[in-house]
Parts: sequence; C-alpha cells; structure tokens
Amino acid sequence: EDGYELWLRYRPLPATARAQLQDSAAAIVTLAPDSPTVRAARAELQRGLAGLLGRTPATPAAAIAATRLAAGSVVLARAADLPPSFAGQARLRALGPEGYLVQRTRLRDADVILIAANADTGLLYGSFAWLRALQTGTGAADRDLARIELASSPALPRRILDHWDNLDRTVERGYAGESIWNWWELPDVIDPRTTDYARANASLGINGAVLNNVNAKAAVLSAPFIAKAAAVAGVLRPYGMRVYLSVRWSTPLELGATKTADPLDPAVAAWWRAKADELYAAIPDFGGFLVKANSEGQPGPQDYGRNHAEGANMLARALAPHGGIVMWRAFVYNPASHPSQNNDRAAQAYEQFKPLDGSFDANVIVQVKNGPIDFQPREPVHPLFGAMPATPLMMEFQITKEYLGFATHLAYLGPLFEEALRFDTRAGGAAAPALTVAQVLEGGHDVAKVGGIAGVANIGSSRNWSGSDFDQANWYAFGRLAWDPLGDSRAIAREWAAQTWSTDARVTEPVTALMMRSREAVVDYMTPLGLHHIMGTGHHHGPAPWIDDLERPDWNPVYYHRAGRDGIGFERGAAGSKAVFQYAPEVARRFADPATTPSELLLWFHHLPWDYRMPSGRTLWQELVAHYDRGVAEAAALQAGWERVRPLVDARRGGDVAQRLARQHADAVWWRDACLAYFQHVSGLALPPGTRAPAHPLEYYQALRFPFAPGHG
Ligand code: BDP
Repeated sequence: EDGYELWLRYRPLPATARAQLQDSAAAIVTLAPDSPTVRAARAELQRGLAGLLGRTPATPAAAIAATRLAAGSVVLARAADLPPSFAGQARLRALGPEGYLVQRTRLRDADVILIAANADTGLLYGSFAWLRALQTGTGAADRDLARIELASSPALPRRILDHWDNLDRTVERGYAGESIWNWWELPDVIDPRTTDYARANASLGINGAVLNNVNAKAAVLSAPFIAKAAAVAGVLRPYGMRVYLSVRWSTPLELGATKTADPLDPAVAAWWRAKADELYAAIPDFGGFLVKANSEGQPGPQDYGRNHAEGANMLARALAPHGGIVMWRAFVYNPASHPSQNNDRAAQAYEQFKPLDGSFDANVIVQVKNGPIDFQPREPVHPLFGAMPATPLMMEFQITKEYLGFATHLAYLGPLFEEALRFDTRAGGAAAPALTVAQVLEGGHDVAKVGGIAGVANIGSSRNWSGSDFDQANWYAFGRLAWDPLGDSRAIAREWAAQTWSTDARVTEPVTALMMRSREAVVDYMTPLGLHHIMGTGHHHGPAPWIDDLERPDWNPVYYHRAGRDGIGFERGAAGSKAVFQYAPEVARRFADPATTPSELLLWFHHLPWDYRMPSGRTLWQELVAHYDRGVAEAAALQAGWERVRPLVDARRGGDVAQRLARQHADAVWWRDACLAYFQHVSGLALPPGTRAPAHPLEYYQALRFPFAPGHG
C-alpha cells in the first residue's frame, strides 16, 4: 500500500458480502453502444469487481443484439437502450444528462443489476457510485449488497479542480511534489497517471480541470502549449472532464501581437477571438478561461480604466460562439487609493463587484473564495454570496492546505466546506426562506444563474498524489460536495475511510472521529476566536503575528489582529470598517454586535478589550489561552487516536501518518507558544494561573527562518 490507488483500492470484501454478490455480478453486459466512456465504465466495473470479489466478471460481446440476458448480469444501459415500458424511464429522465440510476430489476426475462443513465457519462458515474456503495454498504436494501438502489444527479453543472501548476512543473502552494503535467514531454509522451487522475475525478463526478496557475504565463496560449493541453484533454474526455486554462490578461500585448491589452480595443478583442478559434480547433470541448486580473500585481482591465465586467465580457464574447465560459475571479484587494475606498481588505471585493451585478455576459461566472480574506482555517462566508442575484457565482475552495499546515498536518476540510455551503445568507430578506450559499451557487431562484464550484487542487506527482494519505480525503470531500453541496461531511469522511483504509468498523469509526475533530484543532492552535492571517511571511506555515514591516499594510499580520494594550481584533462593525454591513441585514445585525457574533468569529468582526467577558465567564484573554491550549491537546489526541488505529492498518501508510501527526503536535506547541509569547508581550498581561509558559522567549520564535518552505516561488 503506497496510497497511489487512492479510494479506488477495491480490496476483497468480507466473505459474507462476497457471497451476497457472487451470483448477481457474474458478468458485465453493455446495452449502450460502444464509446470511450462506456469502455471506461466497463473497465472500472471489471477492475472493481475483480478486486472486491476476487473473480474477474465475464464481459460477453454483442450483447446489444442479444434478446435474452443471463441472470447475474450487471447491465449498463442508457434510457434509449431500455424499453419504453421500463418502469424507471420517468425517474431516469428527471436525473438529467449526468445523473444515474442503479437498481435490481427484470430486464429481457432476467433478474439483473441495472446501471442506467441518460448519457454515457452518467453510466460512468453510476458505475463508480455502485462500486462505492459496495465498499461502504450504503444504499443496500436489507444490507444485501446485491440489492443496492441508487439515484443521483449533480446539483451543479461545473465541478472543477483548479491546478496552480506552473509550466516549469513547480506548483504554487503545492505540497505534493511537482506538477502531474509533464509539459516538457507532452504531447508526445502522455503519463499513464493522467488516466488514473481522470478515473479518480470521475469517481466523484469532478468534470473539469484548469491545468495551470492563476498567476498565468502568456506562453500557455502559444501553439506548442495548446497542443500539450489538447493531449491532456484527449485523456480526460472519456471520463467526462473538460480542460480549462488560466490566462494572463496581457497575453496579446506580451506576445507582441497588439499594442495594448485594453479590452475595448478592437484589435485586442479580435486577437482573443482568433485565439479562441485556435483553441477550439485543437480542443473541441475546451471549457474556457479562468482569470486572475488586477489582483496581487497581475495585469487586468483596470490598467486601462475599464472595469471587471468590461474585461470579462470581452473574453466571454470570444468564447461564446464555441460554448465556452469565463471564470472571473473576485479575489481583488488593494490598499486604498482614494478616500471613498474601504481600507479593509475584507470589504474590497464586494465594493468592486457588487455594483457590477447584472453587467456580466451570460457565459461569465464570477468565482468567489469561500471567505473575504484568503483561505484561512476559519472565515465567515464571503459577503458576495447572495449579493449578486443577477450573476452566476462559483465557489472557490482551497483543497491544498496553504494556511492549515500544508500536507504535514491532518486537517480534514469537509467541515470547513460544509460550514460555508450551508451558511444561510438571508439574502432573500427576513421573511423569505433560507438562501444558503449552496443555493446561491445553484442560481438562487433563477436557474439561468447557475454557477459552480471549484477547488484549488492538492495534487502532485508524489506517489500518493496529495503528499499525505489524509490529504486525499480533502480531494475526495471536495468532489463529493461538488456533486451534492448539502452532503454530510461526516458521512463523506466515513465513506472515504472505508475505501481508503479498511471497511472494518474498528478502523472506519475512529478514523472518522479523528478526521471530524482535526480542522477545529488547527483553528484552535493557529487562529482561534476569529483571528486570521497571522502566518509567517510567504510560506504561511508557522506563526508570525509580530510581522509589521511588509511593503503593503494588508500583508502584515498586525493589520489583521490589531493587538495592543487595549485589546485585540479587527473592528468591522459600525465603529470600524463597517464591512459587516455588506451582509444581508439580518446577518449584518448578528455580526455587528459582539454579543451576538458567534465566538468563533468574534475577533474577525470586533476589536475588544482583553477583559471582555466571554459567554463562558472567562475573560477574552483567558479564553484565547484556553483555545490555544485546547488546540495543543487536540493535536496530542489525534496522535494518540492514530496509535490505537495503526496496528489495524498497513505499516507503511500507518507509519507515515504517525510521523506527520508527531510533527503536527510539535507545530501546534510552536504555534501556541509563539502566539502566547507575542500576545503577552503586546498586552502586558500575565498568563492565567496554572498555564504553561512558552518554552522560549519571544525573540527565539521571531528569529526562526524557513527559506526552503515549499509552494511559494
Ligand atoms: C493566496 C496565495 C497565492 C495565490 C493567491 C490567489 O498565497 O499564492 O496566488 O491566493 O488565490 O492565498 O490568487
């Protein structure tokens, strides 16, 4: 076991389960006409059943013409391949182009397991879903694996992984080795790993990949790179995945093809139209562009006095004739350049984008990070969700754990994703029913405004793909929630654990429990009570709340925590930046008052005195210390919990996890000690009685340097 197989290990089922299934899954019969996608589905069923049952199923040829089916067949059929009298036809129709139905049924005089869909991709998704159900025992009537019933379709049409992969194969914020795209050898040599990547994504229903970093290079749109991207697209296509590219705003200017990159310049628009034609000639199902513009030094339409909509629409018009989309990022912030601009970074994206609601073309989706700052261990939901009813929005999560301990720490992100997706924006008004972020992504009440979901991938060429075994779960959870944004993160963790570690409940239950407490542990030892962005400069791994000398004010941790003698926290209420009022009135009211702000977001929204009384009865200072202590205790508990599971799993992966958990515990102590030493220093407060003093003086932590931390070029 080296983690390469991810959650698609297909190890033998327990004997009773095998016995249930043996006779009802003896052959795989395809009624759907042959296609690369149908072949992929059949191959996966063969591989899966061979592993689970220890016996390779037969795959009789020419089944389409056969009038009779053998009992014990697993049948792959599209709606069109089934008789109109098939009882599930109406249900199937309602499942749309990507949905699937799995049921035990009688077909052509035989008792079979039917995997049905409207299109080939649905057959592939249904095959993976059935194999998952076999391994996790879900959906089985009377716990009989031969009687699994499933019916599902995705809530969102675009479920995309964003790779921050550079053309030199380094990966921005990547902690899992170099990029899986071997640009040097492509298109002549295609790594077989690309197929396994596509299988893993198809098993979750992820249907798109942005191949390159949002901090894009012009070269990605050169003819040689288009040919390379086309080769990757060819491998992903049978698995229902489309390829997208991140593009640099100034590409035509940099390539010397135009004299400007002004979106309203006809020559610029013509260049992009011709480029789109060239792309679609090479990749007929090319998905479109992802754009980071006027953000962190990247060029954009504002360089020419144009706004984001003018920029996005110009690109959208080049792609529209081919059915492509523009995913335009709302990750923008700038130190105030004029008095009317809010100095609070958390307020700036809303300020720039909200006024543009309704002015984007239909094939533009605005891509918004889950929170208003930057992928922190905990953030409130971004205020743009619910605030742009006339614009399709796309959620951007970060699967790679830039701010949560890289691949070194165990932090299962399912609960973080779930917290954001289920947040009720109240954007419909006080009298209206809930409008969760998940519903906003689905278009609110306007299906024409359906957006999507994207996750910044944590994938690299390390043998186990994600750098650590547990980080595979974050890829998995992202995919499952992209399919069903109201999915339950605990159920997803259990599913993943059963497929990845063991179906033995003595493993799945404790592993699920460890996963479910891991993210809160990280919040506690890094940034409790709503603190944010106090990580070390550049790498963002360790603590550095003292940093105050970076070029831009909003890059300094002191800007975010504002700790001093008088207290701690960023005031975003009426007396401060007023960013709370970007939320719907009901939410704004809740966050504007410290007494009604959830304590886990308290210092995000409020600057409060150290002796502020918390609901627990403790002072704010005592509460902060208690959270840091709890974070360390939780890190120790993760370690101890794993030691109990470890004898039940394979030695290689078990040992790797143990090493990471030991480092995580040490890092948690480091975080706690460094932060408490610093906050004591600025507050002048003594530690509460009985509290362990930091192991070293503040200067020790301030002197630590990490020149070789990964992921930041
Ligand atoms: C930040 C990362 C930076 C990315 C940026 C982005 O530190 O590397 O380029 O997000 O999302 O979190 O564009």
